[in-house]
Amino acid sequence: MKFDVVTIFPGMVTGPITEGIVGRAIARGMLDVRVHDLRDHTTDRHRVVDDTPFGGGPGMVMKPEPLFRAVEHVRATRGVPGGVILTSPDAPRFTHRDALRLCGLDHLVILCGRYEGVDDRVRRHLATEELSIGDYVLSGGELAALVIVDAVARLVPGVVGHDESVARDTFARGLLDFPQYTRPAEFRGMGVPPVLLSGHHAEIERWRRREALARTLERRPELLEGAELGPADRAFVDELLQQREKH
Ligand code: J9T
Repeated sequence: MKFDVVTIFPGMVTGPITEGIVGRAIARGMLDVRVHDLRDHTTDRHRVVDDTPFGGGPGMVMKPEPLFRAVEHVRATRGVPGGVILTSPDAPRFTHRDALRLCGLDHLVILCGRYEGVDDRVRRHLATEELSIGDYVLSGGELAALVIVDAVARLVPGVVGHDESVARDTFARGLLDFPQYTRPAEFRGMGVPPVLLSGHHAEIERWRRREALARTLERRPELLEGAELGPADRAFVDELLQQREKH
């Protein structure tokens, strides 16, 4: 899968993508990520990428021309992308579902928004969609672009070593994860749930399912509405809700 990230801070993006699982997938040729310096697509001597807003007001707005030219450069040198994403806090929130959809597109351009905003013609006529990574403002879209690249890339077959771990991930299953433990079985007086040491696989699976349901109900109850729950799951959740009423 190909990604082209357009930014005024290329170093902010290049560093992180060369590390970890994404870095390994790039080295192995499974991912092809290019980072483009927006200033390379300006035409003036000072390489200006922003300007004051029409109508007045504080802050600067990113100019349309360098962004349009950067995407034209990507099209000419890398092929026509399946999508052009603009990162913005004023956008629908990026979720696991978006990551699954985007990984099917094979080639994505991500435009990192900066400053107080981006000329709206970029949003309307250049981007195919806008995404926010959560309800907070960042100083720039670079971290958002990295989040999107990472979440999409790990769904590309082969990028994560174990396909099974991807399928079992929290949002792929629709439930939060169950608690995990590793050696030692006793650490500074803290034990681990005995069932995990029992070797009884059916019991372990049942315990994990129940822990995942309880945790989801406690921390993210709205996820239970979209999760696929069997009759035993429902009965357990009802039990938890009844216990809650008693307290
Ligand atoms: C400047 O960009 C942002 O502040 C941004 C981008 C994407 N998601 C956010 N939550 C913020």
